[in-house]
Parts: sequence; structure tokens; C-alpha cells
Amino acid sequence: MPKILFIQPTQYYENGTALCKQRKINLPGLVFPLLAAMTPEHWEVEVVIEVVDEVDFDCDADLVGIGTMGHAIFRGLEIAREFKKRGKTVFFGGYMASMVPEKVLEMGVDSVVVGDAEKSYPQLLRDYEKDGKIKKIYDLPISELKNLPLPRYELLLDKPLGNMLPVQAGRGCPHLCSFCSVSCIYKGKYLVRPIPEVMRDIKRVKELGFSGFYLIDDNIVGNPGYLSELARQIKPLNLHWASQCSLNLARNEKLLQEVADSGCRILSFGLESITQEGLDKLNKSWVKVTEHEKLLRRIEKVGIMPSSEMMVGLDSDTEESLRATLDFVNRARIPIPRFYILTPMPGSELYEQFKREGRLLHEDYKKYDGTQAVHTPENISPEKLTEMYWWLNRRVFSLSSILRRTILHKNALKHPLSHLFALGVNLHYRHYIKKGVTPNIF
Ligand code: B12
Repeated sequence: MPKILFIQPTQYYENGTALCKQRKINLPGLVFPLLAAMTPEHWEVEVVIEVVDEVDFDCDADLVGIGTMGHAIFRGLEIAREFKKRGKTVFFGGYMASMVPEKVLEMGVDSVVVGDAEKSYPQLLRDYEKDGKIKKIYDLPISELKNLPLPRYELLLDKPLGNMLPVQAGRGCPHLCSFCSVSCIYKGKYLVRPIPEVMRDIKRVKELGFSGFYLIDDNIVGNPGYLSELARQIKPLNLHWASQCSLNLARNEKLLQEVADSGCRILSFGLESITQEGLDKLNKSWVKVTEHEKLLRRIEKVGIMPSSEMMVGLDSDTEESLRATLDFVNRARIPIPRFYILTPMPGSELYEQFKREGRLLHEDYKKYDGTQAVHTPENISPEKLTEMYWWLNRRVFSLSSILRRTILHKNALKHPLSHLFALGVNLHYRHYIKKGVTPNIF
């Protein structure tokens, strides 16, 4: 029986010597259970999630497929080199490899699956089965997200998991924010799955004994009618769920209530910044920073805990605005905040713009990890930006800020479990901050 080994690489701690490892994966990705379900039955499939598993370089796999997310691609390339030394055929897929496929091929990888894999990956397997050869690039986009197979979640079940499994609702995004990898790959295309197929997957997660799911979709409120119907069908299942969304959800109070009633407990919002001009320049003017606090309060009122993604180092950022970002997070008492330095990911529109304008400090992509300035912002020096980024993280993840935003939060008595969960997440992030790593592994 031919065998395929899928690997999701981890990343290194700041000093580059030790690999980030955890006892548990709280949020596993969906890619490999889904690709496994697209793999013909006569193939054996094994999944390695390196943050909890060891890679056995001497395993008997015929094909090795490696996932790429941001700078974790560098660990992926190291793994690929080891397998190439042992004569294996190695292919990459995922956002980072899709944004720079030619560069990845130059590093000795046999093939890159660019973007959606639903047509490309089966083609790659057919080619391999024909004569043991695969093409350098597979780039067969899809035009609808229908008839996806039921993900083979069972391949994850021998791993130490939290209480959620992922289910996808939509892929891509209708917006064209210049810094975003999703807009770079999908260019405004946003595909949603039929609700019966999403419900089939959610029910499977429940059958497997999980109490919740993570709904993958970059902006689940993008289609309000769809979300309302999905919430209606999820409600009787008595599950809790989390997703990503824009604050626009809070403008539609009826829908917001339906979402909360269906068991949604955490939503992550791309607030991005407290300065509007910088966001406008990044083509994200549809986010209104003056409304952040008001809309966040509405979200909390219905019992949904907000989590936030914010960037620093926009052209409108100054030392003062970074200090004000700390005040904002503490004032709004955001239970689960995350920060990155604005990073022009190679392949993105922002990267091309900064390159044209001579604003890239270097092209050492290993450092494009969101923890260090790699470009020159207009109103703050790159050195000061990096220094203040870590200052912000240290202050936000100080014990006093953590306690105020979690178990001492005014809603903690109403929703004790969510706030205890947030406390755990913050302490986990605090651990990563101390190690010089942006906290984004759960
Ligand atoms: C869940 C998730 C995570 C989870 C789980 C990751 C995991 N180990 O699987 C956590 C929270 C741990 C995580 C961490 C990170 N993530 Co993440 N994550 C996601 C998220 C929300 C969903 C991914 C998913 O499962 N999608 C469902 C699948 C079915 O869809 P898909 O990913 O589009 O995959 C399809 C194709 O792309 C392709 N494909 C994808 N991978 C592969 C691999 C192979 C071999 C093949 C053949 C095909 C293939 O096949 C799929 C079917 O068509 C995406 C956002 C998004 N919009 O997708 C970000 C996203 C992928 N993450 C991203 C980033 C940057 C990171 C971090 C680097 C963040 C950080 N700064 O630390 C870390 C890296 C961690 C690591 N060591 O790898 C970026 C990637 C951008 C880029 N340029 O690479 C995204 C797009 C978010 C964003 N908007 O920027 N992430």
C-alpha cells in the first residue's frame, strides 16, 4: 500500500535552537483531515503535527506533503531537506508556499500545490501513480466549495487535542486588504459551503465526542442570511463554537443574538489598529476605529467573548499611538488580544508596494515573523517599533492586565467558564512572550 505522510511543521523559539512544543493542540487545522478524505482508499495516510508529534525521518512514506503557514515554512524546508536526502518525493501546499512557489521550488522541494487543493492534489496523486513523477506546480483553482468530503478527523484522534475540532464554512474573502495573505491568494473571491454540508461536519464532530467546534471562515458575517440560517441549525445541537468575524456583526443586533443563542462563545475580530489613516492606506477603510469599543460592548453583552487581532507599525503609528493601544486594550478589557508587527509578506500587495518605495529593510524572510520590524514606517523608527511591540506585549500580558481582562472582568461571574478559559489562554501567551515568540499556537 503506498503511503503519504502529511506534516504541519512547528517553529523555533526566538534563539533558534529549540523547537516550539506543546502538550496539547487546542486548535488543530483542517487541511490534513480534508486532504486525507480526498486521498484514494488504497493509500495509507499519516498526519504529523510537529508541535505535539516527532517527525520520523526514516519512515516508510512514499510521498511527503508539508503545510506552510507564514514563517513556519522555514522549519518545513528543513524537514523537506531531510526527506530529500532520503530520496523521498516532497510537496508543499498552504498559503506561504502558494504566495512564493518559485522560491520554494528553488529550495529543492519537488512540487508546490498553489491555493485550493481540491483539484490539484488528486491530480498530483494521479501523476505520481502513473510514473512516479509529479509536476513542479499544481495550480487548479476551484470555483465553488461544494461536495467536499467529510474530513477524516479520526486521523487526529490519537493526538492530545482540546475540546474543539475545525469545520469550514467559507474560504477566501471579499475584501482586498493589501497586507493580507488571504486577499493575495483569493483576490476578492469568497466561497461558502452549502449549509447541509457544514452541518454534516458539525454533527460528525459532535458524534466523535467533542463539545465544540471552530468554524473556519475569515468573516462569517459576510453573508448575514447564511449565518442566520447556520445559527438556527446549530442551536439544537447544544455545542459551543468559535470563529472569526468582522465587528459588523454587532451592527445587526438580531443576528448577533441568534449567533450567541446558537452556542457561539468566542469570536476573533480583526480590529487591526486604533488609528484610522493607517488602515485606510492598507485598503481596510471599512473598519471604523472610533466604533471599536461600542461594538465590542454589544458583543460582550450577548455573552460572546471577543478576541482581537491587531497590528502595529502602520504609517499612522507613533510611539503615542502604541501607548494608546495598550490603554485601549485595557480599557476595553479585551479578554484575548493578539498583536503583530505589520509585515509585508512576500507575494502580497503590501510587499510589492514597500519594495517599490524602498522601504523594506532586508529580504531575510526568516525574520518576517511579525515580531520584528522589517520595513520603515512613516512616523516611528523600525528599532523603536520592535522595542515598543515587545513592551506592548509585556504590558498586556502582565499579571495585573491578564487578571483584569479575564477573571476580574465584570462579566466573569455571568460566564465563569469562558473567563477561566481566557485566563488559561493569556497565561499560555505570557509563556510565549517570555520566550520571544508571537503567541499564535494554541
Ligand atoms: C487554523 C489556523 C491556524 C491554527 C492551526 C494551524 C495548523 N497547525 O494547522 C493555528 C492557530 C495553530 C495557526 C497558527 C499559525 N498560523 Co494560521 N491559520 C489558521 C486558519 C484560521 C485556518 C486554516 C485551515 O485549517 N483552513 C482550512 C483549510 C481546509 O483551508 P486552507 O487552509 O485554505 O487549505 C486549503 C489550501 O490552502 C490547501 N492547503 C493548505 N495547506 C496545504 C498543505 C498541503 C501539503 C497541500 C497539498 C495543500 C494545502 O489545501 C486546502 C484545501 O484546498 C487560517 C486562515 C484561513 N483563512 O485559512 C490561518 C492562516 C493559514 N495562518 C496563518 C499564519 C501566518 C499562522 C502563523 C504563522 C501565525 C503566527 N504569526 O504565528 C502560525 C503558524 C503555526 C505553525 N507552526 O504552522 C496565515 C498564513 C499566511 C501565510 N502567508 O502563510 C493564515 C492564512 C491567516 C491569515 N489570514 O493570515 N493557524
